[in-house]
Amino acid sequence: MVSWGIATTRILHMKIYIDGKYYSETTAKISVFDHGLLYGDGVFEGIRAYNNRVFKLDEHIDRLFDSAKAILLKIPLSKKQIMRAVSRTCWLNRVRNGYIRLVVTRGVGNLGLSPFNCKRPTVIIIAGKISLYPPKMYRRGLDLITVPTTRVSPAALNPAIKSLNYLNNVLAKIEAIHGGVLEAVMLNAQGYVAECTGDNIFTVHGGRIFTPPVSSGALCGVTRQIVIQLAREHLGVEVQESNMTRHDIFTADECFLTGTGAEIISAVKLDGRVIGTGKPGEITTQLIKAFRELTQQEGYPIAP
Ligand code: PXG
Repeated sequence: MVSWGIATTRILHMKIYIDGKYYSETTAKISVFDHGLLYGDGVFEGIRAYNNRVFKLDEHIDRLFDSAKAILLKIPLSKKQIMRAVSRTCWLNRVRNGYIRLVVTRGVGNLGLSPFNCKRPTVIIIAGKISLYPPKMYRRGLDLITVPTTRVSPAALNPAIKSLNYLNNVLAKIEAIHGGVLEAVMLNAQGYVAECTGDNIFTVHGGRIFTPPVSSGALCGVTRQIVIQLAREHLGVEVQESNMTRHDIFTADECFLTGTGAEIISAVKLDGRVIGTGKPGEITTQLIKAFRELTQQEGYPIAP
């Protein structure tokens, strides 16, 4: 059994934002009647800060509002107000390089499923630290397995919605860990590769880069978009979004995963097949370097 999960370092005397007020770790609480808890009814974002700035905040806030729109949840703050609140929460927690969890739940309602009894959505911002995989994995690359739990069909719950209903991904994560690895490839109902439990997936074949299209059941990852742009600008390579099978990964020269938590990490084995040389490849390494540089250069300033 692999015991490594997501490690979040909790800062002593944390200041956690709930609906415009700040609470300590012990006093930050929400109601048992909040539909975020009762039904997983809500949306969220995982965001990173680097070098005193919140990275790709616009993109995360846009996706949050798109997710909220799709579930008919009206966020009680403007995009600008949320961005300021995120920045201020980092400032108050002395987070200059770290991880931000932004959550908007349906709010307090009654024991019925209907969201229309919920008066006001709850907005929560936590600023701390994250390390998704052990540092060793970034040097040697991750082993993956394909898990039986498939990605939810877009007709059931569109995977483009970053909702609080992550049980699909949690079950896949459990299957990965039971299988002795830290991350899993999830297929869609048609048997094509969609993504991993919390990361998007890319392959490299003969210098060309591929990733499954969002329509295959992948989240439109912020890091995924950055990699598509970095490949174009730094490598002069257009990433091709096309249906991907396990066979495409078995026979790839390189494979890597992208996500806010994971950043960019090489994957070197899938279901017992060694991918490429079995070591992080040249293109992956170049993209990691370009990504690191970008994280140091831009973002929304952290300020009081
Ligand atoms: N697919 C899924 C299902 C995700 O949840 C990504 C892809 C990558 O998207 P971004 O926008 O982050 O590049 C995600 C994001 C965690 C954790 O707690 C998960 C994510 C991000 C940060 C932390 O495991 N998932």
